[in-house]
Amino acid sequence: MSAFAAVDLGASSGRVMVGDLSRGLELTEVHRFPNRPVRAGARLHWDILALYQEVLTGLRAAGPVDAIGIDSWAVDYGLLDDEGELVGTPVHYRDDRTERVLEEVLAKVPNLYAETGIQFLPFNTVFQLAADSRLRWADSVLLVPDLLSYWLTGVAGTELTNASTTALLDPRTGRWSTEVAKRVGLDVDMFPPLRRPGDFAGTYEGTPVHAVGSHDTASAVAAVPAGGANFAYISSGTWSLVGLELDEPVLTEAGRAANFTNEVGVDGTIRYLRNVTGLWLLQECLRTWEIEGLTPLLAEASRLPRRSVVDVDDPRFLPPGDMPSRIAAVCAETGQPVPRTPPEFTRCVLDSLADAYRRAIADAVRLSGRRVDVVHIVGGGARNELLCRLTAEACGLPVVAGPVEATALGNVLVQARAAGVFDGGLAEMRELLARTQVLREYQPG
Ligand code: LFR
Repeated sequence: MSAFAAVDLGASSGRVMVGDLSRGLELTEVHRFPNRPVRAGARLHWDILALYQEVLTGLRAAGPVDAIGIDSWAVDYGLLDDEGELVGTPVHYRDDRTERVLEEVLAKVPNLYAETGIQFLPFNTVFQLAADSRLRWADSVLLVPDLLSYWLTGVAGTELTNASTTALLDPRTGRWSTEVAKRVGLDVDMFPPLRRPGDFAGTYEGTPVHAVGSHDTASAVAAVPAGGANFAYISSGTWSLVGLELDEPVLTEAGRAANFTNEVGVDGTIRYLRNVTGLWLLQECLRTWEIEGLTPLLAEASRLPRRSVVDVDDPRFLPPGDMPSRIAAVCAETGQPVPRTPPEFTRCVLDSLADAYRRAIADAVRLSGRRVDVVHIVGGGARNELLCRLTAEACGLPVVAGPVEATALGNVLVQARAAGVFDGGLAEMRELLARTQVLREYQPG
């Protein structure tokens, strides 16, 4: 057997996939489920117990496998008391509870970026912990994939790639920044011991659980099917993570000002990237319109001309809610034609995303001194032909789109290597992906 179960939780849906390496690399989805955050009282929560239940259902559907690996979105966590019981439910990163602590934390740690290399996002774990009144009852902090892994195995650990998104880790050493934590009044010993992608994390019903790039973006970037070094990537889902893979962090003031992050990747790489508000804009539009499928909208949007573009990173777009009104307001404010129909909004969002990708890639090149010859789009956005075409045109570079399930593939390959079924580094993984996965190319014009 050479089958590995990848649990991959995204902000809007989760899935359990089985990757089979006995003939190339085949991925089968065995269970998919919605992720529905719950607003209760003042807070927006993740329904973590429902998610865990779905993970168990998915693992049953997967049948016998060689190992299991878990990844999810970053930053968020559960608190456990001294008996390992959950203290409250994990709060959603789109909740606004950190607003009141941001300035205070930044004033206490003016060197936060120089020490941790993490772009400013109001939901970084460091801010969430500073705003968390439940901390007084907590004994430990487990990031979301580590929490699920703990429930499966009974063993607690903190996976490194996700740990780097807390803004409490020094990306130069791969260790906690005790100095930063002390200044904010946090104790990094509340995080269980660090483990690296590939480390053994325990067993679930006799099956090994391996740490993988448990930050979904780390797994996705590991699965970018690039041939050489001069590539940029866009991991395109609810968010678009746009950047480069580097050997060393770039902790410059210019990088801070451009909001570039240095997240730790698989095999000690650095994911030098910016969070661009991604397909979230369209997901929230669809939710407002009560429309299910994007395909007909994309077909109509592709026949429309480019008319209005918005800054997709406008903080007003961060919380859930009526997105079309917010987009319309920004268009009106900036003196542009206001989209009226769903296809017009769709076109506006995609043109705006393509522009944001161009800016992020140009900034990454400028800040790192690296060259980029090709842009890889992985994740759900790779399926969006209009977005891929507009990106190639905006960037003036060829775009290679796919695999759509890069995150699960990265998860599977790191497990397969840990199990001794696959031998090689990122280059060999990428070569296997380029050979086995369906990829599409778009030329700039
Ligand atoms: C993508 C992602 C991003 C992270 C955001 C919030 O799914 O993991 O990398 O910044 O979600 O955790």
